[in-house]
Amino acid sequence: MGLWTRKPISELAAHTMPEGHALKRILGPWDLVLLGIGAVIGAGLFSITGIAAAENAGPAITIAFLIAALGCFFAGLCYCELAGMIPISGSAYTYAYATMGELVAWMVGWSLILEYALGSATVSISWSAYMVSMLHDLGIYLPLKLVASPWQPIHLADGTAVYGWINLPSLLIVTAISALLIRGIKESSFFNTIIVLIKVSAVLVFIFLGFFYINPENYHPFIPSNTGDYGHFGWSGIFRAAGVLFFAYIGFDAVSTASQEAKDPQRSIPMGILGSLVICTILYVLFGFVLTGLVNYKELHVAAPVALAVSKTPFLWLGWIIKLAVLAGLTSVILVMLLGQSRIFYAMSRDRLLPKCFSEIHPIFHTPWRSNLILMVFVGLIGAFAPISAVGHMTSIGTLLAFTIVCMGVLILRYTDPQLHRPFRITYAPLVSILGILVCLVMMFSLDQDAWWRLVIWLGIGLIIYLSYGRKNVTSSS
Ligand code: ALA
Repeated sequence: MGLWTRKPISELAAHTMPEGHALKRILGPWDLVLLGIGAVIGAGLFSITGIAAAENAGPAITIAFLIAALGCFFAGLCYCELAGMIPISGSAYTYAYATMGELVAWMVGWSLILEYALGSATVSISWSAYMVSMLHDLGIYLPLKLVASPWQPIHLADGTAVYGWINLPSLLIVTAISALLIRGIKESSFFNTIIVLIKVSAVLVFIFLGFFYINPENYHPFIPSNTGDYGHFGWSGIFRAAGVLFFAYIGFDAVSTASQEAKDPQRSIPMGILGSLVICTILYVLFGFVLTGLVNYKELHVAAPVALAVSKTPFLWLGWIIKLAVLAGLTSVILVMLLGQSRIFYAMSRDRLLPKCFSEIHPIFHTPWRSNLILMVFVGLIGAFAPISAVGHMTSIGTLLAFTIVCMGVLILRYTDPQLHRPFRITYAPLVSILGILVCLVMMFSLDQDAWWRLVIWLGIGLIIYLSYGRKNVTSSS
């Protein structure tokens, strides 16, 4: 097979592993909806919403949430069509293999590392900061040297910056979650369900109680006038905010990485993707509405905007519940991201683009345990030593690239293989996929130049590895 040879859908869909080496199909549609919500609601909602309101959109972040959701919805529909046709693990990587060939598939798989592995490392660093803050509230003080990376300054009350040795809480959460993922998909899904119930309940409590303390004056003006700079308020600000808030939606696509562990995937994967997207969009819009109603948008540029909003209500205990929800939220994001990454590596290794150990399934737990172990070390080390700013910015651009290629995949297959059976068939597919591509590209272009440079360098490294390892491995074993 050449660089551009597409892998036939029939070959991909019929892909089976030898007895004892297969993933187990045990996830039902609700497990998948909850997995999606688990991956989606996290740092984006609890921290970025405040910044996007204060810097870009004001109270109109509710509109920005809807625009970002629209882009995700088009991409989500495309994921559903492809997931229905190719119900095996690998997500965008596998779909790219079927539609654009090996090289593009590799590049998509490589950029998904930005979404899943780097995304989980970023979130594990935020998790550590929240855990340290909760322990402070309980009067427990961990040594500063053990809670920050050597390159991440911690600012003390007197303004001095202290550097750590290692971010131990971040390393510990990645290790614990990896151990759970190795233990089994059923156990991981059960744990995810509990966490999702905690965080969604807390978000609902915030919305319902906060609603009664909204100050309507905070909504005037609803769309603050543009300051003269593109992206600072006005409609350009709303679009910039949509690009920033896109981070809060990342993760719904992780549902498709679990295709090979889903019962009746042709029905349950679309339900998981679209169900989690719709539920999260409703929660986000209501949350943004209440947040900007409680606090004037100009005051929202703070590290913990939700805590500030809670201080405007008489329910100060809510602050604690929200912190717990944030911690729960971040935990499930790490869980589903690490799950998704291990399944993508599994698929890439099955196709021989990665070493065989990545697709080795544990004989008792039925999980790709070596892949989980390797990720534990890789992501754990990044979480322990990297500063959050260095890893956080690459997640959105890598994800948007994957979404764009998935939308292109649907378009291509509609022209090359119109006769194929599509269990989930999008109506107006060309329109939906073109709109999906356009919205994703607009969001990509709204990101700063640094993000683009990082993406180009990352893809360059990926290309070198592909040419020096992946390509050779595929040709030597075929
Ligand atoms: N959507 C995930 C979050 O907001 C990545 O944390």
